Amino acid sequence: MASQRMADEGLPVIARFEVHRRNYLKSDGSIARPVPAFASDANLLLSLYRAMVLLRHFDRKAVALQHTGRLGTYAVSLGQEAVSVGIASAMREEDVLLPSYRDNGALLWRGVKLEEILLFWGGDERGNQFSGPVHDFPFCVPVGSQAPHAAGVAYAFKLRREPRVAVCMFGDGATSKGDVYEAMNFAGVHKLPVVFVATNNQWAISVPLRLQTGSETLAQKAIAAGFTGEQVDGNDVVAMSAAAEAAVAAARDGKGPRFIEAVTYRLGDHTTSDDASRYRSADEVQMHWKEDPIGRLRTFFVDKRMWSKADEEQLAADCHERIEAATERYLAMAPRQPETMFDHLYADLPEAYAAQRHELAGEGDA
Ligand SMILES: Cc1ncc(C[n+]2csc(CCOP(=O)(O)OP(=O)(O)O)c2C)c(N)n1
Ligand SMILES: [Mg+2]
Repeated sequence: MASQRMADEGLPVIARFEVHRRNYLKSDGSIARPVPAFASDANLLLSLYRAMVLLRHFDRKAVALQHTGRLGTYAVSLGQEAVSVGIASAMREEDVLLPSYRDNGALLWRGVKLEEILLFWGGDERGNQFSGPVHDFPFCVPVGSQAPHAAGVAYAFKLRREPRVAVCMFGDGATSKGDVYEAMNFAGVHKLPVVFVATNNQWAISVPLRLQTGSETLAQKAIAAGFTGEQVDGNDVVAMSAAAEAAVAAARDGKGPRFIEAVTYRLGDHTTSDDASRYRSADEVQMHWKEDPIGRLRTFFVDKRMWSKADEEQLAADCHERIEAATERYLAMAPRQPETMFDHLYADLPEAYAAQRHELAGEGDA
C-alpha cells in the first residue's frame, strides 16, 4: 500500500481521522446499546412511529393518485421514513429546513398539510404555500442545489447572531455534485450553523452507491471540509433523532457545521416514472425489507407491551381517514389557469415572460 511505503520511508503521519456509526435499535427490535434520554419518553417514540406510518400510508395513496392520472410524478419514502421524521423531530420551529423532493416526512412533521403536498406534486404552485414554518424552503428537485442555499441561510444566521440552524437534506447521489462540496467547504471555513444530511439509500435512480463514490463512507466527506461527519443507521429513528439532536445543538452552539450520513435503502422505485426492477434484483430488495424502520420500532413496542394489534388497527384507520379527507380537499380545488405558472418566479416579471403570460392568458397580441 502507498501509505505503508511512505511509512517505510519514515515520513511522519500528520493527520488521522475517525468516523463513528450510531445505532440503538437493531433490526429485530432489540437494543444495541443504552438509548439516549429522550427515548424513555414513550409518547415521543409513539409520535415518531405514528409519523412514519402516516407517511407510508400517504405514499401509497399518492402513488394510486398518480396511477389514475390525478397527481404528477411522485417520489416515495418507502424504507427510509425514519430519516426525514427523525431529523425533523430534532429541529425547532425557527430553524430552517431545506428539503429534497423525497423529504415529505420532514415537511409533515413541521406542520405541512397532506393536501398541500398533494397540491405541489399535482403541479400547482399554491402547494408551496405551506402551513409549515414560512421560512422553510420548498422541495428542491434539482439535485444538490439546496446545499449552497443552506450555507447562505446559515451565513445569514451567523451575521445576524441568531441562534438558528439550517438543516439541508439531500441524497447519496447529490454528494457527487459540486454544489454540495462547495457548500460544505464554505460552511466549514465560516463555521456556519448548518447540518447537512445525506440520505444514503444506496441508489441514485439506477446508479448504485459503488458507482457513485470510491469513498468508504459519505460521512468522511465532511472531514475534508473541516467538520465532523457521522454515520447513522438511517432505519433506526431513535438514532436519527439522537444524531440530529446532537448535530443541531452543536451548530446552534456556535460549534460549526455537522454532517450526518443516514444509511438506509430505497425499497421503492425512484419515482412513479421509474421501474427499478430493470436495474436491481427482487432478492436485493427483499433482503433490505428486513431492515424496515417501521417494523423494528413496532417490534420494540410490542416486546415492551406498549402496543397492541388493536392500536395498530386504530392507527391505520386514523391514517386512512386523514389521508382520504386530505385527498378530497385536494381534488376539490379548482385548477389554476396555465398562465399562473409565471406568478411566483419573479417579483417583476421580465418582458419576455410577461409576453408569454399574456399569450397564454389569451389576451391577444402582447
Ligand atoms: C441537477 C440535476 N441533475 C439531474 C437530475 C435528475 N435526477 C433526479 S433524481 C436523481 C438522482 C438523485 O439521487 P440521490 O441524490 O441519491 O437521491 P434519491 O433520489 O436517492 O433520494 C437525478 C440524477 C436532477 N433532478 N437535477
Ligand atoms: Mg439515493
